[in-house]
Amino acid sequence: MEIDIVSIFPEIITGFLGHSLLGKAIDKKALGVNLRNLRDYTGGRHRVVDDVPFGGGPGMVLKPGPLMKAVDSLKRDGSLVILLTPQGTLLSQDVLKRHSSKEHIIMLCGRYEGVDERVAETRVDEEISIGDYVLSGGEVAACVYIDSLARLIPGVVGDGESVTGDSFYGSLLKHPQYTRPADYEGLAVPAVLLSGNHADIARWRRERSLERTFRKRPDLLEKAELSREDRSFLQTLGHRSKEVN
Ligand code: 6GU
Repeated sequence: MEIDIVSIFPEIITGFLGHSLLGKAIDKKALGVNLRNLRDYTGGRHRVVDDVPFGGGPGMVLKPGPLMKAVDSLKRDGSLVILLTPQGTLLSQDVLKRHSSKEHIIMLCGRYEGVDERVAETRVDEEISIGDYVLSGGEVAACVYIDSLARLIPGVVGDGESVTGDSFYGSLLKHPQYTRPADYEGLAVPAVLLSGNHADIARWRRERSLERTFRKRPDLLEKAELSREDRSFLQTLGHRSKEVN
């Protein structure tokens, strides 16, 4: 997978890409990331990327030309073009799973005042937001997107289990985790985890995962893949499944 990120502040992203998991993925060539400075697509000597909004109002809007030129020069067959903007579809593990099979992704980092609408109309496949709050620019959102996407690319996370056990994988929150010491300030680790009985441990983890999801994020249970055992366990907690079967 290769990702081109177009931004007016590529240096915000540089440091992030060097950090542990992403840095390793890039070293192993499981993932290629190219940072592109939007100013390199302006043509003119002054390298102007923004201008005042037509109709008035505060702030500056990213001009259509540089962004369109960037997409046109980077795009190839099968590229997915994403615009990072608070107006986009909310990022989720489902969106990431769908994107993880793409060969090439172009990410355009917007800025909070806006991006000329004609860019989205003519060059963008999907607009993505990372949550209902406003960031000053798409760069931090691009980091969030790449970090979570990279985990889904084969060969990036060493142990396959670390991904299938993640929160949201299979639409459930992760079970609680403990490490040594087994007793800290009188707080004991659940005994089952020290038992060495792998079947008991797996069942305990599954039940804690279901319980947590039911208590904290019941909305996630709607689309979770649940076995007959999962459903009857959830019933003991007071969960009423909407399914009739
Ligand atoms: Cl992708 N961009 C900006 N500027 N703000 C955001 C966002 C993106 N996602 C949530 N807030």
